[in-house]
Amino acid sequence: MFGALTDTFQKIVKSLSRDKELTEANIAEAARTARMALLDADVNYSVVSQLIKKVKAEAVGSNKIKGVNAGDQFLKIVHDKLVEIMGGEEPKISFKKTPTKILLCGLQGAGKTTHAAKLAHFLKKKWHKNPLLVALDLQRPGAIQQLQILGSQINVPVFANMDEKNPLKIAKAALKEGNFDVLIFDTAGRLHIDETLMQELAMLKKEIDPEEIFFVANAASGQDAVTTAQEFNQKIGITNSILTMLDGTTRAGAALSIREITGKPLLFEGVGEKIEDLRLFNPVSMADRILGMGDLINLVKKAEEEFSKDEEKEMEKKMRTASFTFEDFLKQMRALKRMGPLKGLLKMMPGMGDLPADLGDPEKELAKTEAMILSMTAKERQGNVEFIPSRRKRIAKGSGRSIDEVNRLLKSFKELRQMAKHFSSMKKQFKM
Ligand SMILES: Nc1nc2c(ncn2[C@@H]2O[C@H](COP(=O)(O)OP(=O)(O)O)[C@@H](O)[C@H]2O)c(=O)[nH]1
Ligand SMILES: [Mg+2]
Repeated sequence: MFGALTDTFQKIVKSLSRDKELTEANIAEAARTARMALLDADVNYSVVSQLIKKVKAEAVGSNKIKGVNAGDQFLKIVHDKLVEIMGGEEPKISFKKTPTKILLCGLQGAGKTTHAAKLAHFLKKKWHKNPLLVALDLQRPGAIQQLQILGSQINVPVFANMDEKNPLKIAKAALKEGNFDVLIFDTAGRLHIDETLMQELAMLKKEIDPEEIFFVANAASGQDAVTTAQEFNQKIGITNSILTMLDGTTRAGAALSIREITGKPLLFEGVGEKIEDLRLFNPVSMADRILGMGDLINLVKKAEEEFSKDEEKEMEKKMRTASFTFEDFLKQMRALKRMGPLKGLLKMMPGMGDLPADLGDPEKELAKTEAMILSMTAKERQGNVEFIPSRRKRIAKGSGRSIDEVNRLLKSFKELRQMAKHFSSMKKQFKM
């Protein structure tokens, strides 16, 4: 996702890994390379300087940790500092007033309208809110209809008035609507900041008196997004930012600088065009992704949504005790399928960031595996019998797969059982 920056960090770590410990010389060299890569990634100059200064200071003063090479030690320090400048913890948002009024603002094409709908969906699904979307973009033709279409997809009502030319009047009328606990106002943007836009927003702010003003920033525009955020913050006063377009090739500039420069937390991140593609901004997960360490946090979150708590507990116990069977394997695979496209999931695994393009179609592989498991006898599916050649042959024939493929499945099942033990202890650590 962060391309060159991630590559550079991995190169730094790899080259440091040859050294037993951090020294002033290798720290200076690594810091210099990191600094250049961060500037290339369009991270704000002063943010980079501060970051590098902190990393250096901590690296120089750090004692050698037994069994950890210089590369990993440096990586940990950089990771900690990245997390720190992005706000440390996942931000919390509390809606104290009813209704809570949220005003979205930002430049044209940043993703305001899309994220108004994503936000409504998120609040409805996860926090059981009853939101109303309000269409205040009267500048761009089709903007109202865009919001109406999105609203109908998620069953959230949209307050609009096609005949009214004054957004203030629409806002005023929307405020009279009862029965909603969150009002989300989608506003007009411009290609560049201009006075008219700022005045319109200032008046809307006065009229609506919102609890929250979210600045919607396109991550692809790097530091420009940060400059714009700062201007909106100074002129209108934002409470949080939402970073969008993080699914594309994007530079880390916005993610790393926007909070530090505006002093306002990053609350959400948009990772695709679909309504579900919104999640809370998690600084640890973002640092993981920037450094090419996968995205275990969001992977576990996704998994938790798909596996019930009981199922998960049972599975964990099975994994620990290695009584994991082919049937469990199947269950896991089916839950995995529900979690979404496998290629996306694999990318979230540590070390899988840049999968080769010719990976094949993981969904198809999954279907083949399923067929082979379904061709096993009940006893075989427990995974404790010896898979003598005649069994392998029968499974191959029953599923229409080759003996080779059956062998591969059996081998990976065995490996998985072993890995399962390791993974469950890792997950425990992660939870702590
Ligand atoms: N890939 C991707 N596209 C997005 C994302 N958010 C919005 N878009 C698309 O970007 C375009 C502009 O979004 P829109 O919400 O209309 O921006 P607005 O002008 O600020 O209201 C639309 O085509 C959206 O579908 C995102 O997170 N990822
Ligand atoms: Mg819009």
